[in-house]
Amino acid sequence: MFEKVLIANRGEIALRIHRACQEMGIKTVAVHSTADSEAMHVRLADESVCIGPPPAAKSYLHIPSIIAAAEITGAQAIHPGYGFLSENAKFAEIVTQHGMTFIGPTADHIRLMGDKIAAKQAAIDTGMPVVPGSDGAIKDEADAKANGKRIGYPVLIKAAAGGGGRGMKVARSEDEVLEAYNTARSEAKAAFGNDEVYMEKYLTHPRHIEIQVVADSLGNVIHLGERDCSLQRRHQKVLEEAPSPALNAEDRARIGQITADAIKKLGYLGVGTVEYLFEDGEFYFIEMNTRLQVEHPVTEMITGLDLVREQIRIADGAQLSVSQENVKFNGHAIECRVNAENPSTFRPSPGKITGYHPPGGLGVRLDSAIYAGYAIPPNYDSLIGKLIVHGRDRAECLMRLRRALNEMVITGVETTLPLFRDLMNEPDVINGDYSIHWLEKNLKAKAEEAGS
Ligand code: MV4
Repeated sequence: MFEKVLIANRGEIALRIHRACQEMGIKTVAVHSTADSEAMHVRLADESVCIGPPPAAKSYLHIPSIIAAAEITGAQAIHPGYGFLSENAKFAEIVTQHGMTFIGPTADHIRLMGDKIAAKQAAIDTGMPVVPGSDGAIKDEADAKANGKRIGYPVLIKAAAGGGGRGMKVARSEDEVLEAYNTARSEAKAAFGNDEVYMEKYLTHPRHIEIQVVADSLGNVIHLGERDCSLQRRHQKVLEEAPSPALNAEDRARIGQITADAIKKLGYLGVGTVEYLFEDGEFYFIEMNTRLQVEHPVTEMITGLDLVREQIRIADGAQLSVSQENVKFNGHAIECRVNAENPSTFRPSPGKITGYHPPGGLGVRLDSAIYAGYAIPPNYDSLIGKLIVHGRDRAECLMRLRRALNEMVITGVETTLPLFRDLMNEPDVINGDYSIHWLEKNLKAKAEEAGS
């Protein structure tokens, strides 16, 4: 087993990785920008290295500084967390070339899933259901029209280099298809330096259901069920839960099996998430994420597995610690992403945390790296904590979550806690009756009510 791991990240996820390492008897190296000298992940790590100035491009994304930090401290492996370099195939390659282990999938799998057209083809080839659409890239305007006619309107045009919702255009009829195609292409070119686009049938009211998979280097693959991430705003997830209130046992078993079989055919290694849209009882593959995800604790709470420990063990060549038949799903979990933002405008609210009272009690988990007196720097993502609550069933989980939200105090900065307290009183949320459009629709209605 590794004796020392470098954590190439910050905030709550750096702490999450540190905790797994500590339990495994592995020493940790934190890296940090000059904006993060006082950060909790730096304080708790066994060693730390300052890798550059506040802008991420000059620190957390700066590959030579991170490699140098690993070499100087003698780290044998690097965990990238999520965001930053976690889905950078080049980084995974460079880590390996320097004789260290990248705690994640192979560079080839990262690259494959980064190209959304190639990823969709791989999904088709391995038996995952996909959204009806163009056969690969759209070649020209005539091809756009022909595909629109064949698929049927409305259609969605997506960038091959996109993902996470960037560079998508809807065309509701043939009148709109050329403009949508050309706009999508020029936006893709500007954003990613690649103007390749493809077309899909536009699903109007789906849920976002993702399947957690774990694969070891001996060919064992398991799935850990689904997470429902439909409550989102501008492609940022706000609340995630497992199991999905929309699936029955049959749907769940079917999509889990299909996904695990496909991942085995792919020869995938490590943890990964296959994203599907779910509409009118059918699943449609959209993307695969080749990283540990923000919302992984929801799955941990209902399975009892430590996903970061599994990642580290797999990277070291070990076998999965459980087989599929020994995965037992237990109860319900919900995660609220607490951001330092105004809860109505979502404007970031960096600054000093003057007071902090974390909630506790049975079934309550808080993954956060903040503390009273900590100053949230303005340079990074506004996520400051994840409140994850578990209950024996959804009703108990909601009851406990409502209580934990009322108990939790953060002063000095604005947070999204009031938004979650409001959501706890929404009948649709209480009933689990929401699509990917529910939150934005409801926030808009609230804003109009307040404005008039
Ligand atoms: C779609 C879709 C409807 N139809 N594809 C957005 C993010 C990217 N991962 C895929 N996305 C979508 N793809 C088809 N064919 C609607 C979305 C979408 C969405 C998906 C998941 C979660 C939130 C979303 C919000 C808006 C649009």
